[in-house]
Amino acid sequence: MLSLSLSILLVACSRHEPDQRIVLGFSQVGTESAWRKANTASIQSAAATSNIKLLFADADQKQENQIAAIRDFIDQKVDVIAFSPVIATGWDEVLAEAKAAGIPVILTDRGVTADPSLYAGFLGSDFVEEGRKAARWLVGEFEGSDTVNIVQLEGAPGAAPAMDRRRGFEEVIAQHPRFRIVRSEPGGFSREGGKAAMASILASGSPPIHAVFAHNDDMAFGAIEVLDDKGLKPGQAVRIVSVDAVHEAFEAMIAGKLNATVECNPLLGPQLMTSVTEVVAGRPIAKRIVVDEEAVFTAETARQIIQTRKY
Ligand code: GYE
Repeated sequence: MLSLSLSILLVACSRHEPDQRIVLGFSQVGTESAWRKANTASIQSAAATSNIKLLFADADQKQENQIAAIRDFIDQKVDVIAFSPVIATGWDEVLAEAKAAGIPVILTDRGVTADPSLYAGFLGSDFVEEGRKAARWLVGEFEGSDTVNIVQLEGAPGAAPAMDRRRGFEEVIAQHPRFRIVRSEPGGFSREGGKAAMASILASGSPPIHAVFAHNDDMAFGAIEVLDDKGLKPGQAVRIVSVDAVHEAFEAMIAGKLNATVECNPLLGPQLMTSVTEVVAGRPIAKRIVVDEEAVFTAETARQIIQTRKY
């Protein structure tokens, strides 16, 4: 009796008070790294505090899943679509479909090569600059030494942060002939991928390695495990620099295994919700919003910074 009257009450309420909230369809890359998990949590909590109804889809690293999710959001007539593109190419068709349906699209975190008129704006970090910062740190660290052999652990092939971090890093390294990138292998932005890439590089007999540049912290953690197992002294005999600056990177720096990490801020939720609210109100947003942060952290300051690190 009680539950019957309760459900009548609920039906009555929902009939009289329809859900007025903005509906945002969001397609996430996956769960490959600590950065990604912090990014998801930021988006979910910012949607909740902004009273935006979030339809969340996990693409599990596959572009076809993202395209399917975007089409599903179009069918559901959401107010706004946002996504973090797994790879940079191949979006024109589905973006044109969203445009034809009158649904604005906001890119978050990663960019695409598509015609910019097909999306409202792109909110994310400057990955090329992150790559340059990692290279500049390495150049300073090895001042006065002879040849420096570097291994590069790349992110997922075709992903904007992998291509751009590589470009920025190689641009700076090319100006310093003593520095040589002896091997470059993709590790998919995950710890397991970093481990596998590092193991295969060592197994195939590379020249002595003096430094590793990993496109994210998780791959560096995987590489550190392998180097440790082989007695190659990560953090000492082999200097390691990565990108993201997640909590565990500070632990690794305090433990003396990681030397430096370039900050990439995953807490994009609040800025994304502001952009969502703007486009729904019919106001234009900037085509490119660059996330401002991006310090370079080293072992020397890790102890102080770790206290304040939220992700
Ligand atoms: O660096 C990495 C994640 O797109 C900036 O993706 C992001 C990158 C981040 O998996 O950890």
